[in-house]
Amino acid sequence: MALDYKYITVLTGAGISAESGVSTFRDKDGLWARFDIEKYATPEGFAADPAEVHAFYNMRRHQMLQVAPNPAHFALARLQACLAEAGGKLTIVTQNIDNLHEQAGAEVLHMHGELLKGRCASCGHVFESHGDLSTEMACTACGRLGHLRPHVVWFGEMPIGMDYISRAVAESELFVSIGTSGSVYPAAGYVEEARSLGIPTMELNLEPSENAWAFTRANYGPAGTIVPAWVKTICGC
Ligand code: BJW
Repeated sequence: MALDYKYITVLTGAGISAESGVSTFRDKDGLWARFDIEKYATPEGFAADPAEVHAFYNMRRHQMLQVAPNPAHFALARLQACLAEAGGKLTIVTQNIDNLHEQAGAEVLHMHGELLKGRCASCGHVFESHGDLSTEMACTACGRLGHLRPHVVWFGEMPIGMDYISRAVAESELFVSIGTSGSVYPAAGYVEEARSLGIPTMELNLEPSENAWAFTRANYGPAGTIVPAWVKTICGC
């Protein structure tokens, strides 16, 4: 099958994991409707009450260990394999801290960090952590007590892999955004980066996002349905 696009960058957000049972942030019953964003998603909130913030991420880590990828995650993994076989590349950048893309068999860059990792705020050591983190734990690299934090990106902190993402967007023949409200930067700005380079852009979401105007094409519906349908149009798989 001749492919229309061999180099694609996909940005995913909480909406792609919603049908797996992972809460989104800004929907009616989303996390920020139940938890104070300033308290749980800023370095200042963590500094003020690290035990409470650890408890929030420990709770989400427990929930995450019980969820599985849905057809949207599997479809992107198929597309990644298909483009690689054709000598192209699908770069998947996710804002999600869950590991559902990996569970589906895809390679992904987590620009907002990973829930199953912790980090030492003192020496920067990043480590796998499937269990609870607490203020009483010591870093296995530097030995300092009470400096461990979730390996996630809070407001005001620099997202991960910025140069890599900008390069991937610039080298793409198509930029696709899936399941994100388009309200958090710099992620929400990649569509404009692509547009300014004349790269076609597409939004796949339950409803128009905050930056829906910036996309050249859009398809609205649940990710578990519309993502596999879109992938089929690209590579037939
Ligand atoms: C479905 C569906 C289904 C539902 N199928 N779809 C003023 C102007 C511009 C920027 C700023 C500003 N003031 C401050 C800033 C910067 C700030 C920012 O953007 N703030 C905004 C709130 C205005 N950004 C930052 O601070 C970032 N860092 C930064 O900017 O560094 C400086 C810098 C300088 C120069 C260059 C680059 C950088 C850091 C942002 C960190 C975000 N962290 C969080 C928490 C991570 C840890 C955790 O999970 O707890 O990341 S916040 C939260 O929002 C999380 C998400 O990744 C992120 C985005 O959310 P997402 O994925 O879009 O979810 P929702 O819930 O918003 O949307 C879900 C969508 O799915 C909806 O549209 C639904 O319709 C849809 N959906 N079911 C398909 N079945």
